[in-house]
Amino acid sequence: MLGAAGLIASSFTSRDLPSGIRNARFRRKGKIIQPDLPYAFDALEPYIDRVTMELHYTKHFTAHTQEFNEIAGRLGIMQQPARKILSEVSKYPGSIRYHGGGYTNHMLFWHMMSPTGGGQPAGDLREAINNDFGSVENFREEFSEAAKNVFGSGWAWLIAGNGRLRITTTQNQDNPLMDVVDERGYPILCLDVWEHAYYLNNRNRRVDYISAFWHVVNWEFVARRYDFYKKNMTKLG
Ligand code: MN3
Repeated sequence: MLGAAGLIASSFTSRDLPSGIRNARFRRKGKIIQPDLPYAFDALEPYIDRVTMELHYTKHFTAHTQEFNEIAGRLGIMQQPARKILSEVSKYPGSIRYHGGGYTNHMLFWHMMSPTGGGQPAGDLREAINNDFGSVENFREEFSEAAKNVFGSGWAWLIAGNGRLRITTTQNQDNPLMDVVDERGYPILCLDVWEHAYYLNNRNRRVDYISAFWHVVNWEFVARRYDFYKKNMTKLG
């Protein structure tokens, strides 16, 4: 389980996390920590296969964590919350945008999924989705379509801003908190649509991967992020 959730730690605050990670230490000896996945590599099968998860976590995510640490350390900004770093990312070298985004995005993404996920959102999040998209089914279709249409490598997002939910996409490792993206907002749900996230299992069929994703969405975590946004709307925009 998560011994120390760098992420969200730094990027957000501990209060929008599942209780298991809420009390974790986020940084050790001035470094951002790469926490364990909150489940085993094969726990999301058959929707996401073990080898993909293992490579994604041990190679791609590890590289972002190490590079982000090194560059942020060199720039002397390691003690700043990741959310602050991302929100003014245009003033830093592109490697902060790429690896700081990569680190934060994946930290979120791992928690967006769970072996007991799937099903439907509940509570206030469900109500907000119904208000802003007509129905959960409509939302799912729009989000899937957006994810399908990301050119090349990037991410699909559900974000909150000005009290509303919106779907957006970003290129490469950009995060909606960044001051360089077209549509900024607080990330509620995200999906990695880089080929490394699905190519082994789904080959080029990104749509199959997107369909599979809905079976493992951790709506509890997603709803918690929405609740956190609502409570802190004045600060978060
Ligand atoms: Mn990835």
